[in-house]
Amino acid sequence: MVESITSGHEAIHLEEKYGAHNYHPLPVVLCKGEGVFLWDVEGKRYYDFLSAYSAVNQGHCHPRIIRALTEQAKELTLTSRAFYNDKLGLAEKYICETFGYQKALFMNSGAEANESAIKLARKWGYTKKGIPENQAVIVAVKQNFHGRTTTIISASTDSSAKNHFGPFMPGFEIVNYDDVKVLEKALSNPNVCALWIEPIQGEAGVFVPHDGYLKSAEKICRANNVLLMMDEIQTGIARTGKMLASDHEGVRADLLILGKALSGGVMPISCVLADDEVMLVIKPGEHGSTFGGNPLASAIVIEALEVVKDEHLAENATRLGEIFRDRMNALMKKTSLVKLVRGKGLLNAIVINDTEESETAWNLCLSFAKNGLLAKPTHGNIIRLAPPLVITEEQIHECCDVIERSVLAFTK
Ligand code: IF1
Repeated sequence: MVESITSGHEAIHLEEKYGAHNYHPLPVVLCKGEGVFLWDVEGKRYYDFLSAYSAVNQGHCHPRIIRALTEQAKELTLTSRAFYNDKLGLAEKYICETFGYQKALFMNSGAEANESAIKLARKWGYTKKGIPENQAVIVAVKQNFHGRTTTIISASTDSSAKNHFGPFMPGFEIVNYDDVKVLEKALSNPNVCALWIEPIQGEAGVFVPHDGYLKSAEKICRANNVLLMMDEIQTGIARTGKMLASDHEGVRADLLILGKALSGGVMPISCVLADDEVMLVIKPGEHGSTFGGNPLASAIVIEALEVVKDEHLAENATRLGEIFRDRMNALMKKTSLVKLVRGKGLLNAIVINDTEESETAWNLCLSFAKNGLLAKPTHGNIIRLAPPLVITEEQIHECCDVIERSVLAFTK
């Protein structure tokens, strides 16, 4: 018999005592989710304004996705890729047609999908572009976030992600984000196989590049025979008001990296999309994963993407995102505590008028929680506000009321 937890204190104590201390969570203990709502063990209800870092765009425990999960779980969950299964091909076809690519490679975590894209880009560089063996360079940008593996953090500029985790993987050159000039120079190096960017930098604090940056980046990639490797793990699947954030500028990545909301948050599913000339450089036996492309994940992916389309979540994100930013702009006129609101669709952040090291943003999030809304600071003084995309207009107004009330009542 598995023990059960009866109080929040007990849950926190157990995690502290037996879990690795690699997180500093807000002190709420959640036990149930439905749509835009979460409940804690004391029965208090919250609006979720984190959405598991945009993994639950479709809302918590979406009935259609849960049905796909449970139906498939009764039939077959895992075969490994040593055999074919009757669901993977359907999921590959569906995702290729949805995003307009010739081939899909399913993995599990976002980090693994990025790792897969790195391997594809490098091998393409050697076998198609003619880069001398072991000389391939991937150009990445400052303040990127692509995951936690040792290779990925080698391209990170965040000391807390890197410190004491070296030695690092060579083969990355780091340039400024949102700077077209530096790309012209960096990508002209004939050993560069790929440019690796997020269309909006999530972890950096929802940093939106200027209009035209992505389009210029795409052009410079094409002109230099460099692959555009786009990490849409956080920005994709309707979050910013389009199926992909790249769609805002009509940009098409050569390697499109997806994760998080591909499963609506029910299990880790990620994928890389590319055309044959890139994807087929990897041959049988050269890359893979035990769980990637399993029949359970395959069934879930199709349903999770169908929900996004059927419920018009991209349109909802656009419309409600505008209302949200309008409300935050209005709030800024009433207080100097909020300095800025920025974002696209329902991926937004407010910047608190204080130093990065101050506790203000954290304390404000505690106050949001007390008032029934969950959010978390990203970097010091920046709070990301990203509800599930199934939120309604009435609900977003109610949430803006909560944020406004908390901010106006706030004293350090
Ligand atoms: C954590 C942040 C968000 C991502 C992009 C790849 C990954 C992520 C653009 C890796 C993951 C997460 C992971 C989570 C915190 C979180 C995060 F605050 F760090 F920046 F969302 F904003 N590419 N982002 O955003 O995907 O391997 O985790 O599936 O605690 O690390 P993963």
